[in-house]
Amino acid sequence: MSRRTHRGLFAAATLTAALASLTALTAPAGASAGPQARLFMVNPVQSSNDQSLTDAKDSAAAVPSSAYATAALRNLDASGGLSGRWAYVRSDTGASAKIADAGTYDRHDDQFEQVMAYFWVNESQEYLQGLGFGSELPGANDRAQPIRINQWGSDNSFFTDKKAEIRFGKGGVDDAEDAEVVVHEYGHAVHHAQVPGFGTSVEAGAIGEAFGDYLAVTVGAHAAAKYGWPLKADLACVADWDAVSYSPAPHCLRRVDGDKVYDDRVGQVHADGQIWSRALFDVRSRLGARTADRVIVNAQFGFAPDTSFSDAARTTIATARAMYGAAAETAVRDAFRARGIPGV
Ligand SMILES: [Ca+2]
Ligand SMILES: [Ca+2]
Ligand SMILES: [Ca+2]
Ligand SMILES: [Zn+2]
Repeated sequence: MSRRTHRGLFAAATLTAALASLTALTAPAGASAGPQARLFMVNPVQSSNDQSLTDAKDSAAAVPSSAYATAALRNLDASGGLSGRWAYVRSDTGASAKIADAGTYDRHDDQFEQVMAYFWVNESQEYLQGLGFGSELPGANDRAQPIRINQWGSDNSFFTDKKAEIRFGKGGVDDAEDAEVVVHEYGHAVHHAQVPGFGTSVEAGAIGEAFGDYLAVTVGAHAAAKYGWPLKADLACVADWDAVSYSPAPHCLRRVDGDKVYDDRVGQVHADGQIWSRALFDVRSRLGARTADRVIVNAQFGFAPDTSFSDAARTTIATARAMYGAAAETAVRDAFRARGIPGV
């Protein structure tokens, strides 16, 4: 059991360490400088489309070395652990990862999930920063996100309002082995930072699940393009790797290109969220990822904690008009109308 408190950027023990940290902070995105991490390229099923991969009780041999890539860990502070500007990791499972060893872990090592969680939360916030959130636009969870990795139960990753902490479970495929699970949970943290207490109605909760799924897809696609990683499974499939334990092939926790409409609601947030996530995916198809994601995230600042689909759709449509004009407004409206959302 290890506990590390977040000590902040300038608690460095030595000037040398502080300077090393500063170098990491100022390195351009995607640069190979700085400490290297061994990672999955979003996840091993997405990058290979090998639907026969299985967890095999967390065996290192179950996933070929070709499923791993190496990329820089960015925005770290000088602590030597997974603590930085946009994320810090605590683990209740195994020893804490060491930055110096981050390029050597495999999926059987507890530290691999710690590294994945740090990398993908940082990557997600860098993506939002790249969209202008935190500069041109208000920040969207632009703080160090606490992350806890523990071992209780299967598929129990969640975001907790009280601590604003993300927790990743280790059931089936360890949840943080799949970047789309990591980014989905980060989506909840983004929503909560934008609108404290967001998600108090079923429809608001469904929007939260939908945004998490959508963010996972869009951040993963952006990273694959940025690093030159393969993306061989369907773009619309969420958590292709985590889902090998509970979904028939092609393995998906959920998809963001389903056909559900508003009248198909069943009052369950994950099920009903697929109405909203399809609308977001259509907005992306129509406006392109960057424009769509700027509109989608910026609109969310205006959602009530207990918003309805109808109100949230109208806010998103108005945001598209304010940012990009009438053609974008029409594209967004059409995406929500196609889902039968009333009042748009
Ligand atoms: Ca593992
Ligand atoms: Ca799992
Ligand atoms: Ca995927
Ligand atoms: Zn969720």
